[in-house]
Amino acid sequence: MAAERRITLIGAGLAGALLARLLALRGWQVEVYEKRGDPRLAGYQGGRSINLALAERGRHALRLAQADDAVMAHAVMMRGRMVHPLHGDVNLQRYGRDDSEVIWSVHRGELNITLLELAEQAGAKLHFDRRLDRVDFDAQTVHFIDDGNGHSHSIFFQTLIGCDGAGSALRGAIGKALDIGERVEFLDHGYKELVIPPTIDGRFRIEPNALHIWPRGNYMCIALPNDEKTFTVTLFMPHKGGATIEDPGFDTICTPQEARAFFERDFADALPLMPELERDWARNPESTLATLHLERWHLDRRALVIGDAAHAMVPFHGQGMNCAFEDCAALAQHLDAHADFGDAFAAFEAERKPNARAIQQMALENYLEMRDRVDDADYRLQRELELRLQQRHPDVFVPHYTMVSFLRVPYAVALARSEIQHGILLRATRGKHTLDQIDWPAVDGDVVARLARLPTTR
Ligand code: FAD
Ligand code: E1W
Repeated sequence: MAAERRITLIGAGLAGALLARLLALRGWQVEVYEKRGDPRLAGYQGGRSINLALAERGRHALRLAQADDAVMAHAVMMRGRMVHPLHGDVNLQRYGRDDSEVIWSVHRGELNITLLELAEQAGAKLHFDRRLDRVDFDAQTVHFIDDGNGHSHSIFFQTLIGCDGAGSALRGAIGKALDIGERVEFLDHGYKELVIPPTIDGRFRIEPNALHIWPRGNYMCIALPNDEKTFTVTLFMPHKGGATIEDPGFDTICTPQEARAFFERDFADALPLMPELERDWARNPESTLATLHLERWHLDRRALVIGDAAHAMVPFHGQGMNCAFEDCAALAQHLDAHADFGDAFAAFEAERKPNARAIQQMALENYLEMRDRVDDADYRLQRELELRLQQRHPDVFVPHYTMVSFLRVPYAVALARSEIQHGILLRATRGKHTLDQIDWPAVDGDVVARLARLPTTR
């Protein structure tokens, strides 16, 4: 047990609110400082992505916080990816074997409010309009600014947890006291959010229970359903295009009219769903994407960063929040197990750093898959074979997507197994067009030889 069960959290976003709940439920004295106003009063001011895919890792952490039911009350089931090729028919590629293997679309603002309410109910104290500005680690004081009126506020702290997202101010403060080995790897692609409103009679315009993807080679659109019958569409593409119209970028689409022409050409079936395209295009910013690598996540027993503040990733596996929630559960467990904060933080960092690295890598790799591969015949044959090998070798051959989204095997284990499995799939399908052509004895032999000796995924 920790000697002093008092803790100060910076950031009341997704990780901050969940961690506050988990620790308050344990009887800790939890204070949370958030730069924005109270979303329950002001309306949610969140800058980024309206909705998010929630998978098993995130749901497990929510269950530990007794928050799963409240969150799931507003979640929309997504059974698979609905692929909209440039030419050819729309097709649903199931994520799992049945409706027990699905992911869920949740509204970021609503999720945040639900978790804040539960944190407060458990006894956490929330302070809004408090932007962390400066930390004096020797005096153990932290200074906040109220961006509404410019006033500053200082408090004494024992231990700080930075749940303040990719642009973490606490990380910046730790970095001044210690070489944290920070490296930001920007993607040369960005994103813009658009909306598919409901029909006049208040219904979803396209299949609600799917994550829609329009793969277009170097760029793509996706759409996730919201429970108010809208979809949030996200266009991902290069910031800078090439010289020709075949190679578009955000910089080559300069006006809302050009955006319409671009959609007419490349997303013809999506365009009629978006009557407000020009308005959304002009109103919504083009945002950047990056992976954040950090060699050290904590300053002895005084401060730690978690979630995006420690390991922001590109969004292409839909795991950033799920990983941040997994962090919260792991940290609560390490705090239970260690009397000293420094010991708990070191154990947490040792457990989570390799796993964060693994999902960061898988998220980068998934962009190419999603934008360029999902409508290829060889990709689909590999997915079919994955499912058959799962049936033939239960718990030994487990599809990549299943390990990441439906199981809680450490991300690093999922990555290592996926790399081996990918080789097996490539060898087995080389020159083949259907499952009938598969050399089953050879493939089964390959599976046993390369996978059976590894620790299982259970
Ligand atoms: P945040 O949610 O960013 O919360 C940080 C909080 O800290 C905010 O409330 C902020 O106001 C506050 N704050 C910041 N600075 C200060 C300061 N100086 N002082 C006080 N407070 C401060 N993840 C998924 O799992 N599934 C998805 O489908 C998915 N889709 C995504 C799509 C896009 C386009 C993007 C960009 C990300 C997506 N993610 C997804 C990732 C997910 O958004 C993040 O991983 C998640 O929000 C991280 O939670 P967090 O609590 O660490 O940070
Ligand atoms: C998910 C933003 C985002 C969120 C996601 C996913 C994707 C592509 C994107 C990954 C996926 C749910 N994915 N989908 N289909 N195969 N992999 O699973 O969250 Cl771009």
